[in-house]
Amino acid sequence: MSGTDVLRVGMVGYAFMGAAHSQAWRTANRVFDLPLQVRMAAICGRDPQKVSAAADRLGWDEAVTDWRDLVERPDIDLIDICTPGDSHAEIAVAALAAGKHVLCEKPLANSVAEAEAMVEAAARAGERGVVAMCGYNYRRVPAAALMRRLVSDGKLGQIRHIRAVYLQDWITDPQFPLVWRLQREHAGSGALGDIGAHIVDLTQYVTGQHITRVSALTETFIRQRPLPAQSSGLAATSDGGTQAATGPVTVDDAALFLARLSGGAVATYEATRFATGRKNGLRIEINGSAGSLVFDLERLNELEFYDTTLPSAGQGFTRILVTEPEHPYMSAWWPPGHIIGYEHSFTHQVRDLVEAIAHKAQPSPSFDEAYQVQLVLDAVQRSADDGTWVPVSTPAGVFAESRP
Ligand code: SOE
Repeated sequence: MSGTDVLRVGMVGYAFMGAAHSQAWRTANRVFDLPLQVRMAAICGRDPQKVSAAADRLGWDEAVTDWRDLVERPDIDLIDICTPGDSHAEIAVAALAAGKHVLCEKPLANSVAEAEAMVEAAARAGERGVVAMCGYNYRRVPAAALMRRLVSDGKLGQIRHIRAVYLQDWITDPQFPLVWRLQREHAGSGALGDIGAHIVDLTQYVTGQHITRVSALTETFIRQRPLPAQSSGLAATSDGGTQAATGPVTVDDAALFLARLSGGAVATYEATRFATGRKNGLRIEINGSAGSLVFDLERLNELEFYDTTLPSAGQGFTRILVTEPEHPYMSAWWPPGHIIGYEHSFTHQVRDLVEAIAHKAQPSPSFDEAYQVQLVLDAVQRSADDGTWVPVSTPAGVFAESRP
């Protein structure tokens, strides 16, 4: 990395995740005392006008339209991939080969094969001190990080149940168009990879256990949708009229699965885009022999804790307000009680990545950890396809107990 203490970032993509990541790159140095100064050097997108407007709005020095050129530039140290899943692998492999650190949005890839190529590229680049990280940002919500700390401190005892849902409802209208997230060739899967991946990663992170076998079903409730305005022609109807052309939805609208985990816990997972009324409803409940914890993204500054070690007359789900300076990340923000939001998890993600780069450490989740999530997603899809329990192979070295 040339220059002193500067990390020059190039980002590919400028939609929702591009905006969320940009906010994090803008704020991290202003909230945390970081060993490197982030430079928002360039943002990349295919449409010159749109990416130029995004550069102005999101705070990037330069707007470019060719990611292949961006990853080769000597004045770029890190590539942040905020594109649909069908380009994660090619961009990450090229950037790592060019010696750039990589932050890649979740899920890692659209297939196991692509994820394997990314893991191999990260391993090769790692030998040269280059790091790669996958953007499972919910690990960095302070309440979720506190949940992990309490579980690892043994406050719940033996973990028996994990109950995880991620509920959205943005496509319940049959007239919602056939966007890229609803097409397998672009998104890899539907609710399963988009939001199911989050609860797979987060439950494994919080409990320290990993999924070893799954039994699943998926459903696509609406199988044909109007083509998006920019691509919709008109189709002739049988009575001689015309209607907006439609196309097939090729991904799941909902994925539900049972799981067994490495430490003996049993789990239920539900990821759906048809939970009418639920906008971004991620909720995880962990039941153990000594207590329970509940994290609800809609109340992300809080954690519910049931502690059986208290006198029975005093037992109940208590609400921990996760805004004390000793809570994860919170010393950087406001006094106790002054809450934070969804976007802060991305700033925490950047903080941890910058620290890892400066100290030549591997940030988590690594591509290997994200690859294991990809294996879970693949097993869920295969289980749903053939209606059987499917084992999930565990890559060597990803989890402590699997290390030789
Ligand atoms: C889906 O709409 C989505 O944008 C996910 O892709 C993100 O990962 C999640 O944080 C919010 O919802």
